[in-house]
Order: sequence, then C-alpha cells, then structure tokens
Amino acid sequence: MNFAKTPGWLDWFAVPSAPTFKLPPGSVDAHCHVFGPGDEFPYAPERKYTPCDASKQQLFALRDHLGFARNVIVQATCHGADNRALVDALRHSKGMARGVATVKRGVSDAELQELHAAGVRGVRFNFVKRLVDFTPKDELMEIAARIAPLGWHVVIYFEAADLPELWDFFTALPTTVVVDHMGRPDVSKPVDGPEFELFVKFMRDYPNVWSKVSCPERLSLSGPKALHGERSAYRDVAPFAKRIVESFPDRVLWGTDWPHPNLKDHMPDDGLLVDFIPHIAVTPELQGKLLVENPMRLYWPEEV
Ligand code: 0GY
Repeated sequence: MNFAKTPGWLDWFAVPSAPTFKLPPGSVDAHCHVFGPGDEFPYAPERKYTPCDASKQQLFALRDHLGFARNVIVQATCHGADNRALVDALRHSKGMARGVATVKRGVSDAELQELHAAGVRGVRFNFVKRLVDFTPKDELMEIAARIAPLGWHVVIYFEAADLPELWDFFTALPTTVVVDHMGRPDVSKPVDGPEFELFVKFMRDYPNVWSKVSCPERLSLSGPKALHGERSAYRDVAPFAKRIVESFPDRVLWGTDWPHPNLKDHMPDDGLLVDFIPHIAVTPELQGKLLVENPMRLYWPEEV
C-alpha cells in the first residue's frame, strides 16, 4: 500500500556523522523503532501520523555505523497493536535485538508466547494524547498482570505534567516499569524544581522504576547548535539526564530514538546524539552501566 507522509514530516538523517565518543563494546541502543516499510507492513488505521519508511536493514546499518552491538526496538504508535514489522525485525536480527510490543486486552496466551519467542520482553503503555486514543486503566492493568509471569516489563510514555494524575496507576504496576525519556521534563524549569523533583521521587521511592535518559533532541529548547559548537548539542537537557544517571546508575538506559518520529524543527544527526552521552554519564563506569550492563540485565538476562 502506498502511504502519503504526514505534511511537514521530517525524514531521518541519511548520512549521520561518525561519533567522536567511542561506545563501550557491547553497547545497546535501547530505544529505537522501525516504520514499515508501509507496502510490506501497513501503518495502522488508527495512527495519528504517517511516517517515512524506516526499515530493519536501515536500523541495523545505523547500529553498525554508530558502534552499537544491539537494539531494543519499541513498537511505534503508527503501527498500533499490529506488531508484525517489529517481530520481523527481531527475527532478522540474529538475536541482537529485543522488542517492546503494544498489545490489546484480547491478546491470546499463544500470541504472547509467539511474541516472546521472537524476542519481545515488554509492552508499552502510551499516555501522550497526541499519539494514541485513550485506553482505560483497568484494561492496561489486566495486560500488565498477563505479561508479568513472562518476566516482561512495562514501558510508559507520558508528559511530565501528567505524572501526578498517573501516579497511583504507575505505582500499582506489578512489573519493572521503564519510563521513556525521563517523563519528558520541561527543561526550561529548574532541574531541582518541583516538577522534576516529583520524577526523582518516583524513581527514589519505587525501586522497580527505570528511566531512559534519551531524546535530548526532543526535549531541548537550545537545540542542536549549542553554545560550544555543533558537537555539544542539546546541552540544556544534560543536567536532567546527568542527575538521573548519577542518582540511579543501575536503572538507566539510553537509546537513539531513531528514526525520530514527529520532530518538527530539525532532524538530529545520530552521531551527535552519541556524542551527548559522555555529558550525562561522565565516567567509564557510569557509561558501562548505562550502555551495556543495565540493558543486558533487562533484555538479555540469560547472557549476563
Ligand atoms: C518516541 C516518541 C514519539 C513517538 C512515539 O510510538 C511513537 O509514535 O514513541 C513522540 O512523538 O514523542 O519515543 O519515539
């Protein structure tokens, strides 16, 4: 099927630079997506955007170019609860990718087992209103109870302003809980202000909560060309991510977010994104935890 991209859609950066920062061996890109290709894996009717295609081969080429060893591929909302593109990518990864799926209440045990065999290790619950229609919390809680015995976790995506309202639901989840992009802080607010303090409290009080310290390009107000030149992009996000990495070094993950859905003003050079890492994980020890030890423990525990 031929899909027309959402007007104004920005395609992923075709020729990313080589990062200056050398990733530790075995590093995991723990947040990335595949889109279609639409003629093979059609986008979902209920989607809120139609992206450009971003295939598994293109994702694996980026992985090799940047110096990652593995990927965690997260089901993107443009595919709804149709996980075929994700499963296909996992099956072609030679065991070097795991996945986070989207499922509905009606999913059968056999379907969950099939997803597990393909490499899925979690489900994503999305509360960002521009991306998904509302799903009742009792349905989500039922899904969480179904996936918990498989050893899977729940990935949650929400805006910082919605954390108070979602708190009771999040803190009742029976699994490990992984927050996308630090709960999307407003980085124009102080890093020790009440909004981000609530997120820190969430992680401090609930040891089952992890965070991806990813997506500076999505959160930044200063943008890619920061004070010290291009290779020090997105610096306004660094204090937030650094605080989380240093406070909870064993519960953080990092990902490129390739192919960067829904960015409006610029498309990041993925090489620059990798160069952001040493500004938030400033020692080799913290880098090893963020990029290798933590994602391996969560997604490939049998190899740890
Ligand atoms: C991200 C962020 C976004 C989109 C999705 O699944 C998605 O469509 O996650 C966004 O638009 O903020 O993590 O990819």
